[in-house]
Amino acid sequence: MVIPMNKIEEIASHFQLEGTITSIEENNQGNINKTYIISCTKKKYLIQKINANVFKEPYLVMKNIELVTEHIKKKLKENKDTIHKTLNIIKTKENENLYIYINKEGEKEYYRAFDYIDNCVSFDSLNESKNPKQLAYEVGKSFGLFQRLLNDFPVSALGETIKDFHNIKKRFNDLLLSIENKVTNRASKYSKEIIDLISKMKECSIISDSLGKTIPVRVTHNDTKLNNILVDKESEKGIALIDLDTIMPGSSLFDLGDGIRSACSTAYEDETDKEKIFLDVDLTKSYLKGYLEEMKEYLTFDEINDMACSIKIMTYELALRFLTDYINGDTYFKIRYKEHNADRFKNQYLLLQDIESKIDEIQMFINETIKKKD
Ligand code: GN1
Ligand code: MG
Repeated sequence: MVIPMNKIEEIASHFQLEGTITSIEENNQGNINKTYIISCTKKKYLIQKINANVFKEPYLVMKNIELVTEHIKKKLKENKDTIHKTLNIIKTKENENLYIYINKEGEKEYYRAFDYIDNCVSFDSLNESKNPKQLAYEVGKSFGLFQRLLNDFPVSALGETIKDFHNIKKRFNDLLLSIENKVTNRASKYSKEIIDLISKMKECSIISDSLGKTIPVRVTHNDTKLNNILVDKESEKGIALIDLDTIMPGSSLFDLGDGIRSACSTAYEDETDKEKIFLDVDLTKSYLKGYLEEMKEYLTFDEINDMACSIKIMTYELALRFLTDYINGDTYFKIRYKEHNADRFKNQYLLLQDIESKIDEIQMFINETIKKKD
């Protein structure tokens, strides 16, 4: 649903913005929230409508973001790092993190504002870059830096904004429920693929099953898609991570696997040309090099051992999630056309097959890089 601009202007007037609004522009990149760029005479801001269907506790989302971004700001200052940035929450005139708008149906809509981080771009594919390999390294390094800066943050201070977000058994169960519920008859088209997904369930549950046991619980971003990182327009150096709604306790491997799945596959997530869909091992190695430069000394033996496998697991998870949403009649991810979720599913499913054949080579590279002295 398109939100009329005068409504956004009205909503913007409730935040502590400097100057008067000169333009409002919609940004369509995310699959979940609605984002608007608000230009004022003095500064630019982002206003976002939180998808309350996905985030049931918007205040918890904002509390997590506030705690984590304050910690990052403190660490950057301590490290005299003037290059990297993090989101800065703009409060409402009542000094709140959220403005609640009651719509015509009497429902609550939740809005928040951030400073706009200028002179940056985000990419949907590394191939849009002047130098994909260098950018893969930068992206890996940025996600590694994020984990490193939050390494001493008390994980227990964070709440779970989406329960069981990367719990594979839960995601798998959701798929079975979607098939059982028969909101649509779409499952029958993919019976062969579903049987294959069933056969892989156990091996893909190893990280979520070991979390808090052999795999340490850390502060994780949980949505490390390529376009959730802002890079400098000119130098393409990583500047800030955005889309912080899913920051919560998790595994470093969720972020690593999802980041490589998203950045180092050669095609967009909804590409339908089979020839184009595979994991680029060179880009993956560059990503890992950047990531390990930041995180190598903090990772445990078990985390290191499951690194290559995490790419497969996160791709498996996304295949499950897109297929589930398709069978449920497209209630979760924003879609731009009728078969969009089916195309996303087929894409991730193909990528999964390709990743399986490359895991050993990637894990070997990881082990060698870990062994090397700096
Ligand atoms: C969603 O919001 P966005 O587009 O960055 C989703 C991720 C998926 C991604 C797939 C809260 O991310 O988990 O990996 O789509 N975010 C949420 O494109 O579900
Ligand atoms: Mg996003």
